[in-house]
Amino acid sequence: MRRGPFRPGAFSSRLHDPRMASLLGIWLGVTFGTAFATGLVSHFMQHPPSWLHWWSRPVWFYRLTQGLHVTTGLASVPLLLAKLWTVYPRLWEWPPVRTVAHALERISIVPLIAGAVFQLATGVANIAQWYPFRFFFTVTHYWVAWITIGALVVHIAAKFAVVRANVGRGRAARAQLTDRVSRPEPAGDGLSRRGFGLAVGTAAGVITATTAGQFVPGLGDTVLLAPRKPGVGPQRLPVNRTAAAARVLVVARDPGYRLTVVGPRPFSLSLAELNAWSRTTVRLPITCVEGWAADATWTGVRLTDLLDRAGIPADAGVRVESLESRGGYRTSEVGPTHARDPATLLATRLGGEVLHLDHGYPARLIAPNRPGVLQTKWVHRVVMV
Ligand SMILES: Nc1nc2c(c(=O)[nH]1)N[C@H]1C(S)=C(S)[C@@H](COP(=O)(O)O)O[C@H]1N2
Ligand SMILES: [Mo]
Repeated sequence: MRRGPFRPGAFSSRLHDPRMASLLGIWLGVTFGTAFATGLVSHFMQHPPSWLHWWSRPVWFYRLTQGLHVTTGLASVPLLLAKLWTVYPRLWEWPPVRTVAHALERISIVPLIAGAVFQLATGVANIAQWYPFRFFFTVTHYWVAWITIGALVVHIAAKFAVVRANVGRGRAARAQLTDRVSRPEPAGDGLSRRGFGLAVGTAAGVITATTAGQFVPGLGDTVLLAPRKPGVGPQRLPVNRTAAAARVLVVARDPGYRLTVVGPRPFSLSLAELNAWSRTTVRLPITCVEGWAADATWTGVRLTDLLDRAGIPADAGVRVESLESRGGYRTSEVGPTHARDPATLLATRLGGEVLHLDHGYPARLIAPNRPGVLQTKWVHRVVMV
């Protein structure tokens, strides 16, 4: 029965080592745990249940969580590949099943690996804005995250003794508790365990160092591997969806444009009136869910002033609507906390200049501590909800 890969000693590399697998497992636990927690923040900011009112301060909070989400996800790629390579001989473990618990533990590997590979592959495709798949990215990425993290918890429970026997002080004493113990490294040619660990750590480190600058203030020039650089784009700010892509080139430049605010005392403003009223300047970042963030100086009308004038009560939320007629991000809801923050604007100017068409001319929403997808561009209506 024990032929081919099932032969004892079929995998001779000294790198298929339980200590290496344990160390990589700890690192992956940290990166996946961080990506999961920060992913939940992003999900619940975009889809808040009725009882949840996200705070609007500190302004950098979402920038930090989403930057960590994308950075830890990217660093996980070399760690996961190395881990899979280290442990794959165990697919041919003999006997294949020893006990019921052993069978369950082995089966739990299927959703773990499938989920982890799926999350990293779809996440990387998303930040590259490449959608070869048919399903809707955010919904699927969210639900597969739960499956993956569930399988990861089972896996950690099952492997806890192995990790303890192979990592940390006192591991020799604990080694008697498990049969999966790292053996002394045999001499020989080829990559040593230390060399392998260094190579994997360097790969993860280089990816982190060349992408983290997309969300860390002041480090924009260090970004080499990420699709977008803060500071690069019209008016020195990246653009995700252009005015042409959103098909608003004509309506956004219509001289008859009016901003309408709908509440107990509805009113509307012409572009000239809106510009005359644009007197507040704030410095706030756009923080894209794809992990980049860029600071900018915005000038416009405080949303809270518009809502007061329309007689909208302080505890009401509003829906901000774009001229864009299709697309998932053409409206966004602003809860009372963000709507009443004095830094939340309908901006008409960016960096002292008239807002570029691609940044949402004639007016766009900009609010503190909010995902970029909710910072609606080409705004023409604000409606009390
Ligand atoms: N109407 C509308 N507003 C939108 C979008 C959109 O597709 N349609 N994209 C959003 C996304 S994903 C981001 S990150 C920000 C980017 O703003 P910028 O293009 O001015 O940098 O705009 C947001 N506003
Ligand atoms: Mo975005």
